[in-house]
Formats: sequence, C-alpha cells, structure tokens
Amino acid sequence: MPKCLVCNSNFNPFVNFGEMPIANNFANLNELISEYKFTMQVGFCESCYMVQLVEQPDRERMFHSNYAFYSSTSEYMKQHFQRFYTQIKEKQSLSSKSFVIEIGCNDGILLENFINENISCLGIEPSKNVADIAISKNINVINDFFDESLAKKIAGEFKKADAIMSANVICHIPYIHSIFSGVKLLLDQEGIFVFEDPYLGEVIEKNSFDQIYDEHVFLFSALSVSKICKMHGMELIDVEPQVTHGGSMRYFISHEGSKEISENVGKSIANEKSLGLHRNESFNSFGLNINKIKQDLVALLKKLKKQGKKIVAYGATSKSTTVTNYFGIGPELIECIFDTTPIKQNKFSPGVHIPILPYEGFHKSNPDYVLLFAWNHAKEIMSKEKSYMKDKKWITYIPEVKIT
Ligand code: JHZ
Ligand code: SAH
Ligand code: ZN
Repeated sequence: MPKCLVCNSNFNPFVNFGEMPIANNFANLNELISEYKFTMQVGFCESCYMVQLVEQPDRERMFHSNYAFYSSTSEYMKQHFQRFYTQIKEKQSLSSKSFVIEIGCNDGILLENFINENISCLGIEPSKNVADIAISKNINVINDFFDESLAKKIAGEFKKADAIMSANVICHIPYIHSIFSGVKLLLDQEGIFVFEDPYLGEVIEKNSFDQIYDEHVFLFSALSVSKICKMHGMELIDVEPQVTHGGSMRYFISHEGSKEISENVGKSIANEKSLGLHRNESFNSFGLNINKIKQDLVALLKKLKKQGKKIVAYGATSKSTTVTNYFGIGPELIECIFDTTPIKQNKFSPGVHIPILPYEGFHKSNPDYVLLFAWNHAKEIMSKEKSYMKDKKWITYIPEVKIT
C-alpha cells in the first residue's frame, strides 16, 4: 500500500489512470519511439486529508531546459498576476526597501511587476529555457529547484523575505516538508507565504479530472494545507478562491501567532467538511464520473467522424495529455491541436501523438468542431475566436460533454 507523502500513513488509490507519459513531453516522432511512461494513480490520505499521486516521475524528467509551458501565453493570466502583485504590495506595505521571493517564477509573469516598481525580488526556477526569459526581464533568478538546502544557501546571501509567493508550483513538489522548512527559514517574522494551486473542492465539483497529471502530485484544500502548516510552526491565516486554472485557491500563511486569522479559514474548512473532503467515501464516485465523460466524449467524436466532420483541438495543454491518453483519443479522431507556444509547434502530443500546429493555421483549417483542451481559458479564447467560430462549434467536456 502506498504511503502518504505528508504524514506517512497508508492510503488507498481511488482512480488508476494506467500508463501515462510526461504531460508536457511535446516532441518529434523519433523522440517518442521509446517514450517514458509511469503508472498514474491518485489517492486520498484520510489522516491528513491530502489527495496525491501514488507515483510521480523524477523532477528532472518534467522540469528541464526544454520545459514546454510558458506562463505568459495568456493575456488573462498576465492581468491575474498583476492583481496578485498589487495585493501582496498592499498587504505587506512593500517599498523599495522590501524583498520578495517567488518559487517557480517561470518566464517572470509575476515578478516583472515587482521589477517595474523597483521592489527587490528573487525568482527560483529550475527550467532553464523559461528562467532565461525571466532573466531577460532583469529579474534575478536562481536556475535550480527550491528545497531546504537551496533555502539555506539563499539565507546566507539575502535578507529575510517580506513575502514568499508561488503559483501553480507547490502542488508540483513531492518533498513538501523540505519546501515548508525552506520557506520558514527565509520568511521574515512578519512575512507571509502566499501560494495558489488548483483547488480540490473545484476538481471534485467540476469533475475536472484532467488537473491530474504527472506534475500535479498534490491537490490541496484548506483542510490539508492547514495541517501541513501546523507541522512547521506556521499557520493558515486566510484563503481566497481564484477563477484561474478552472478554479484555484490562494493560501496565505504566516509564522504561528504572528498574524490574525481570517474567518475565511474556518468557513472554508467547514465547507470542505460539508462536501466530505475529509472522508474516503467522498472520492468513490470520482472515477465513475470520469468514465461517464469518457464514454460521452469518445462516442461524440466517433459519431461526428463517421458523419465526415472535421474536428481539431485548441490548446496543447498538459491537462489534455490525461484526456487523450486515458480516453484513447488520437489523430484518428482529432486531426491536430493548434497552439501559440513555439516550442510545442510542429511536434506531437505525448502518448497519442496528435500533431501540434502553429496557431496561425487555425483560421485556415476550417473545422466543423473544435475541441477546447484549454477549457480553463474558455472566456479569453471564446471571445477572441467569436467571429471565426460563428458557423463552427466548440466541444467542451468539463464538467460534462457539451457542444456550444
Ligand atoms: P494552460 C500548465 O498546465 C502546467 P496547462 C502546469 N503544471 C500548471 O499547473 C499550469 O500550467 C499552471 C495555449 N493557448 O494554461 C498555450 C493558446 O494556444 O491551460 C498553452 O499551450 N491560445 C505548470 O498546460 C495552452 O494553450 C490562447 O489563446 O494545462 C494553455 O495551457 C491561450 C490562452 C492559450 O496550462
Ligand atoms: N508560476 C507560474 C509557473 C507555473 S509552471 C504560473 O503560475 O504560471 C510550474 C513551474 O514550477 C515550472 O516553471 C517549473 O520549472 C517550476 N518548478 C518545478 N519544481 C520546482 C521547484 N522545486 N522549485 C521551484 N520551481 C519549480
Ligand atoms: Zn497523510
């Protein structure tokens, strides 16, 4: 039986996705001949309330100098991180004397806002290609994985941080205790640690099973995050839901006893308990819900194909690797995926090898149906494509299969 990464208790997996490739391994066909796969199973630990992968590939297989996800591809996300910046600046009364750290800064989408206002900052980013973009924006970046030992080195060179931030990163890191110890070491007595990740409550409510892939080793809730904080002499002081990435939660953490605790924390935990996010039984139907989406989507695509319809997809997301591989959707059903990210273009999708084509070709492709893999960006994308899509239809599958 697998052991919990947080509290070492035994737990049972509740869904087995079978063999899965690396979600962001968009590559040439010859590189995909002997593609790395791992058994992807997800489970719930009833002792500490953590939803987690049973097995995760080594970090170097996922995060390296050809990492395919560039944060700044969405205009909405740029605005989101500008608002994130403003919130932290106001909360911590940041000035040119302040110092902030971001764990997993990617291309600098958040830290560029601090640079523009002359607030000293440090980014930590192991994927060199995206780190280089942040560096080109004059951001000070350490090209390495954050953990306790790196934190010790940073502590020798920098002052304590007024804020440590992280978005869509902490849920990627299995050595979570090393992260919290490192943060504890670097955070000023009055500092705050603020991170956001896809929220377990939303994943269960929306059946957004495609948030589960190699990189996402944890799905957090206020219940699970407050437990980890306690293990490190820290405290969850506030939570704030976010609409990004299909429904996320931002967690505000401080040293124990240093700040007032918002009533939002107690309210969220009570709400999570009413949803049953503290009980094994609540996860039993998740697998069945996924299989319903699978049946409906595959049947729809097969029917449309039979009718001679042309179907393409939009957004070569990491999430789509779970969808295509678990559902068995390949180029026989989806002709290609259009995407704006240069590093993904003219490559093939992990596992099922659907061609990825430059976004520019989308408006010449003349499909009948477009499967929206980037469903979390639906608002931005659907409004951008409104006139082109007038006589065409979108297919979405979260929370259920739908044609619009
Ligand atoms: P998007 C990644 O997930 C991986 P993904 C990671 N594990 C994570 O947690 C989140 O990001 C933060 C393209 N696109 O954001 C760009 C267009 O082509 O849903 C991207 O390839 N046109 C770190 O990969 C993809 O779609 C557009 O107009 O699931 C979107 O990927 C827009 C807006 C996007 O993240
Ligand atoms: N914060 C950005 C990037 C998310 S992508 C956003 O929200 O858009 C996840 C990033 O985490 C990748 O760039 C990856 O290289 C980085 N990462 C993975 N493990 C890490 C670790 N141990 N320390 C710091 N960054 C890490
Ligand atoms: Zn546990």
